[in-house]
Amino acid sequence: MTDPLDLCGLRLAHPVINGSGTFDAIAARRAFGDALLERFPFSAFVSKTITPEPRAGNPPPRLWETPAGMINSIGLPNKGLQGFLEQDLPQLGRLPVPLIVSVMATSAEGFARLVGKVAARPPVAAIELNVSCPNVHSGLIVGEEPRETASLLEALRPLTDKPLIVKLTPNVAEPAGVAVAAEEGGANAVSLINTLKASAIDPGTLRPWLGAGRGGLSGPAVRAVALEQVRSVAAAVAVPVIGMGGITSGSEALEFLAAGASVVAVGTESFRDPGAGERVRSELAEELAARRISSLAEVVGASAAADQRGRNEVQTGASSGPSEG
Ligand code: RRO
Repeated sequence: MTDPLDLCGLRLAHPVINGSGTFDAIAARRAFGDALLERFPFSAFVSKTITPEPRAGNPPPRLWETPAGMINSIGLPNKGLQGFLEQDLPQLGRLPVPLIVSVMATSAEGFARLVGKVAARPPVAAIELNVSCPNVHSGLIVGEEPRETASLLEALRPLTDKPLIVKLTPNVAEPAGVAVAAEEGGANAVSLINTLKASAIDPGTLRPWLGAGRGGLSGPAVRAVALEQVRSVAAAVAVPVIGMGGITSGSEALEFLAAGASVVAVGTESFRDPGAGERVRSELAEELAARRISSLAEVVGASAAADQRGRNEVQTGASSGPSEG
C-alpha cells in the first residue's frame, strides 16, 4: 500500500473513507464486535449528519431502486446535538481512525452552535459542513450560492482550528464556483458529490413514490457525473478534494484519484455490501502496486495534468496528432 497520507492535518493510513450516512459504525460494532475495531474498513469515519435539534426524518416510503442506483429521501433523522454528544460521540470516539462529524442546520446560527459544541470535543478530528442535503427544505440555500457559502464559512471559521470540510451539492451548474467560495471562506477541504435531486413515480397510482415527494440519486448511476464534478472542482481549488459518487471497486476509486481527488469515499455500495470499504481499499492497493505506484502524489490529478499538457500542445502547435485538412 502507499504511505500514510495527510488530509488537511488528519493522518490517514490509506485513501478510502466512508460517505456520510452510508455506514453506521455503532450498529456495525454491535454486529461485528471488536473485530470491527481491529480491522476498521475506512481510514477516517464520517458520521451521519446531525442537526441542532432531534429530527424524525421524512415520511415513508424513503427508498426507491433505480437502474444502477437508488433514490433516498431519508430526511436527516437524528438525535440532535445533545443526543449525539451524550449517546453517540462516546462510542464513535473509540473508533481507531480520525472522526469527522457531519453537521447541518437551517441557519448560520444553528451551524455555529453545532460547530462550536462539536469541535470542542477532543475525539472530533474535523467537521464536515453538509450544505447539500437534497431532502431537507431550509430557508438557507448556502450550498447552491457561492456568496452564501463564503459568508457561512467566514462566520464559522473563527470558531475552531479544526479542519472544516464542505460537502458540495451536485445540483448546481458550476460546483467549482461554490468550491472556490468555500476555499476563500477558509474551508480546509471539499467533498463531493452529495446525491442528485431525483423523483420516482409509483407506476400503479402514478403519484410520487417517496413520502416526501422527491429524493436524492446515488450509486453507479451518478458516477460519470461525479467524476466530471470532481475533475472540475479539483482543477479550481488548492485544498484537498474528497471524491465520491458510485464507487464500487478499486479501479473506480483510482479513476477518482486521477480526476484530482486526494481521498475517495465509498457510499451506496456499503448498503449492498457492508464489506465494500475494505474491498475497495484492497483492490485499490492492488491497482497501485500493479502500476508500481508507491506515492499517491503520482496519481492524484493525473488526468488533469494530461488534460493541461494536451491544451498546451494545442496552443503551441506542438501536437504531433493528425491535423485538420
Ligand atoms: O438524510 C438524508 O436524507 C440525506 C442527507 Br442528510 C444527505 O446529505 N444526502 C442524502 O442523499 N440524504
